Amino acid sequence: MSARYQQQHIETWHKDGAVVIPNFFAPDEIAPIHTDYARLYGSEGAGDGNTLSINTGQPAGAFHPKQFKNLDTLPYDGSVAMNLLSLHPALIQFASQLLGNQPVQLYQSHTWAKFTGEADYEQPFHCDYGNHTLTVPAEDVAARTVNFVIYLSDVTDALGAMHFVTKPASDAILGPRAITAPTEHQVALKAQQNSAAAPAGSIVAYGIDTFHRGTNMTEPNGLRYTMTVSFKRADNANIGFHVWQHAVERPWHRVMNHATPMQLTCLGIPGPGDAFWTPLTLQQCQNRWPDWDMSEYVSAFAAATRGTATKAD
Ligand SMILES: O=C(O)CCC(=O)C(=O)O
Ligand SMILES: [Fe+2]
Repeated sequence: MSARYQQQHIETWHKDGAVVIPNFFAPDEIAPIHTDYARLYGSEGAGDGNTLSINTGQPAGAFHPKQFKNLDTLPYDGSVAMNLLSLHPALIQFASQLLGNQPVQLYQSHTWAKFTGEADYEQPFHCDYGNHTLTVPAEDVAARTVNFVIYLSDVTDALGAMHFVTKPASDAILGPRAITAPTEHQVALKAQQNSAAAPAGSIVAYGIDTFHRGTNMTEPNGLRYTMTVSFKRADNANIGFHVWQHAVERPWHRVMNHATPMQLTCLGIPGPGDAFWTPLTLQQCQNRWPDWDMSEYVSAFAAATRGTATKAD
């Protein structure tokens, strides 16, 4: 197990549906990515930076489009560190352990920069299944999701920390296996809410059936830089969000040229030794991505061929 998390975090996620792990990433891992965010989004926060200027056109506390500005999808127009953060081996390992120690895939990775006064970020309690599946959360935990919010800046309550209700508490209010929270129960859920406030480098892990909500930012001139990163079991076609392949014009070389084969399997790329890899596919992929180090794929194919030749001898 990675030193970044302990068995107790796994148990809490299973019991409560959410767990905050402070300082999962070290300051030197986060600093270059914060710089990327400041370059990409910093000017967005140059408005008057106070909560009084918000006109959402929607009732207070509702979802509305202004909450969802400043989002980009992997691959990012930033550093290699930014492009590989959602494929960090410790995140992959943690997600896999939570989903029954099975191979996992990354199905969501997006940035999100929020600024005080740019929107009213207050949301009602909800579960995220609505745009992660066409069905509903599975009864089998391993067929659900692991959803991370990674903090690239300090996230306090005044800076819009996500709030969540543990599964036992939401079950007591809504009944077991509820996946929607009617308006009349929102007050009772709020009375049980936990803040996911934590310093930069922390993560919160929750699931597709966990009640949570975004909260508003009240600190004058505040900013909140986060990345939303979600995993599913690799064989779970019932869950999705992005289709990586459709963004061919985007800077994929920043991922391809720097990720390990294990990280690339999380995007659906067959690992070394997979039957997909033949002399032809190896050569054509190398032509397509000239700076991708394919040596592990080449040597796995060569070893398998030698093995076959030896057996035939
Ligand atoms: O950004 C957050 O703190 C949570 C937002 C959220 O839950 C959502 O938009 O579905
Ligand atoms: Fe949500």
